[in-house]
Amino acid sequence: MSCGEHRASGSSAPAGSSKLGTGCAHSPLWRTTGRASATLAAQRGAPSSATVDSGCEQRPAPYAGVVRIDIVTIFPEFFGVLDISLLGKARERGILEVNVRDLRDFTHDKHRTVDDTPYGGGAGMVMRPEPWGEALDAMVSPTSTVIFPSAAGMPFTQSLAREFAEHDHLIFGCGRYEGIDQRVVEYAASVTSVYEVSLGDYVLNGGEVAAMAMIEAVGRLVDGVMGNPLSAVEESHSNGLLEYPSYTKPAEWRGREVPAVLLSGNHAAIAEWRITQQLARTRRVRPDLLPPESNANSVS
Ligand code: JDK
Repeated sequence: MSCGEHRASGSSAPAGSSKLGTGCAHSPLWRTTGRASATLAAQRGAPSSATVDSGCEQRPAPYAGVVRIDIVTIFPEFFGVLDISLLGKARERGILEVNVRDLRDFTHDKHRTVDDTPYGGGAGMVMRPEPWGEALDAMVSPTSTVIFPSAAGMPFTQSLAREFAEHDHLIFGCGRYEGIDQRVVEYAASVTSVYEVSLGDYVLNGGEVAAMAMIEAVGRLVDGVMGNPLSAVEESHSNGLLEYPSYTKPAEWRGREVPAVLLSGNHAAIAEWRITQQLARTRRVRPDLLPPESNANSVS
């Protein structure tokens, strides 16, 4: 297995993805404005050794240390919940740092305008490129990965979450209205690697909820770097099927019993039962996850 298979390399897009190419990186790098807004977790001083450099010795090499996340949005308050949901342990340990930046801080007009009417006509408004350009210039470097949530993006999956967890700087560009002027995406792709990512085939009102979901999915993988190797455990236990059902005490509740096999102490039987449950459930609700031949008789 080559390193390229599980380490994100700056310029090669994963097969079939809509990641855009990396261009020359001559434009403004590490230029920081003093205009950061709400800082959710400004943890510094995590040991740089935490940034694993040799990801190729062992099997699942991802989750390589500190991940910085910048979020650009016109609704910075939106991300306050990250304090509750995700950042606790990871933030304490200094392995995850999240900064929320208000796009309006990168405007210069009195009304801090971020939108304008669409060229070509049509309903709604489009986000103007200028504030986005300034925001990106203030935080992007060639080692950054810029993620634009978009209903037109590539699907977000666990494997994409795993990939993002390997990167050390993620920038989420959260659009609103009818989206962001496409030249912003092109510009970002001329500086570093860019992904347009969809949370699913439904239309949200903006990128924030999608970014939040992705940050949570990525964050729990980064979390796994420390102490208990959550990532490795999860990897070895995920077989690509839907989960088996879980039960806890009491053994009988409102007339419903926990499946007897789970109380049997027979670990082989339990493992077999769980796989059977996974297969049945997957065939019922997500036959698309099964290999094509197993769907041959799935008419009913
Ligand atoms: C980012 C703005 C809202 C609403 C236009 C789209 C077909 C034309 C954008 N997975 C997922 N779903 N939705 C998003 C997402 C929505 C966003 C933004 C991400 C920024 N919006 C919006 C309507 C349109 N409309 C459907 C017809 C575009 C991500």
